[in-house]
Amino acid sequence: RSSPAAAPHRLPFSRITEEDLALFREILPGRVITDPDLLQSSNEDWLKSVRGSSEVLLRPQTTQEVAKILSYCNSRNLAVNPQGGNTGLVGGSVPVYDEIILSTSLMNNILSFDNISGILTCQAGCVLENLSLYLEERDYMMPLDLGAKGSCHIGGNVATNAGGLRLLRYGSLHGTVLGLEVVSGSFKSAGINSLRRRRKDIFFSFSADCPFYIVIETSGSDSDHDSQKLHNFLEEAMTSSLVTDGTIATEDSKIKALWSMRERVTEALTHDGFTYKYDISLPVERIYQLVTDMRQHLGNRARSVVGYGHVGDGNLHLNITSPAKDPALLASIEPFVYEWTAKFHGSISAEHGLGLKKRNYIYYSKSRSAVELMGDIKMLLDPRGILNPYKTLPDHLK
Ligand code: FAD
Ligand code: 2HG
Ligand code: ZN
Repeated sequence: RSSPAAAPHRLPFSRITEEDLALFREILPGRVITDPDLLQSSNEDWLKSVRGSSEVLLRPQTTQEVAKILSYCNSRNLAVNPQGGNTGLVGGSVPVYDEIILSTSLMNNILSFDNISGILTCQAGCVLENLSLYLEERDYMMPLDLGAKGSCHIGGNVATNAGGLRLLRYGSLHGTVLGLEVVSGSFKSAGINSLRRRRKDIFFSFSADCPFYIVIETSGSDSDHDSQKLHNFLEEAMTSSLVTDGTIATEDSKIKALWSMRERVTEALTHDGFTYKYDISLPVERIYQLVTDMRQHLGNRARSVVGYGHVGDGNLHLNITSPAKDPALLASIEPFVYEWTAKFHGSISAEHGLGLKKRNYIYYSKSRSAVELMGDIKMLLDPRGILNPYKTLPDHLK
């Protein structure tokens, strides 16, 4: 397996047996995948940077099936890796060793939509873009949008509390999730409360030969009022020479085309070589200094050092590429990047989570007592630690 050098040792979970497989086939007829070719893509992450060696992929369709599987795995001490669209960028979505992959890909039903309250209830495996299209047809929208929308699942979005392109406007996803049906080893619960309605309105972006490009989408419920506010803002920005050029889009197709340039940066970077990714929160006035300091620090050892992200949220995506995986380069980046971030009171994981890759760096951003509390909560919900082991919490708490 090709995982980060710091991957932990395999914990003493049980190994899967023929009896286990027979039981899974009874619960999920025709939906227990053991063919190594079919398992390959689920064992490897989107970046192709980490790979597990799971021998079983389970594809439940209902909560009851998930509950049966997890209850059995808990009793047998079998480790499980829940997987949504497998677009996570921190190695959290694939097994480290032979954990069973529990995929939500067949849990893709929209259960209800109330067009008065705007409350959508759906299964965890609904692809984000499908939910967006479904709501757009009904003159509503998802409060979340991100470049991986065509593949990521809403369950994965909630699990990672994905930030994305609308966070500044609509807030953290956890604030708009009203209830969850949660399955752990032995219990399940559900709850739902209330929701507000908002509407997309107008959008503009700045383009041509500039050091920085900013995409802004505004929304409101009174189009005349919204365009007046936007007009005033633009006039001020242009007169003060803060902005040198720009374009405005009000048609859907142009809005989508402009966003797609922003959304596809991640994909574009994969063509520039092996990418080291950092997802940092910083006071907004410091956000680009990390990029320039890193450029200076690395000199010509990196191919590109680029920064982009969600400026309104103080969230920088620092990406460093090299022609191939390069341990010496990595040693120059880390812990420099984490020390720099801690010095300016930033967070080493703004929106992508800690997964496998960042788990041992958590103390740069969180106190010992906060991390211990996280460990206690995990222990409460998953006493045997079978759910996604080796991820998020630092190794000494596992
Ligand atoms: P996966 O990658 O399959 O899983 C991620 C984690 O969630 C894993 O730990 C997994 O075990 C857990 N999980 C998944 N489903 C469940 C479930 N039902 N129950 C419990 N745990 C579960 N992230 C951002 O925050 N903002 C962005 O703007 C953004 N843009 C991206 C753009 C691109 C091109 C790519 C490739 C990724 C981007 N990401 C972004 C990262 C990623 O898309 C998000 O983290 C996304 O929310 C992951 O969803 P997923 O369904 O792919 O989850
Ligand atoms: C984005 O904002 C994603 O596009 C991905 O969070 C960031 O590729 C990255 O580093
Ligand atoms: Zn992002």
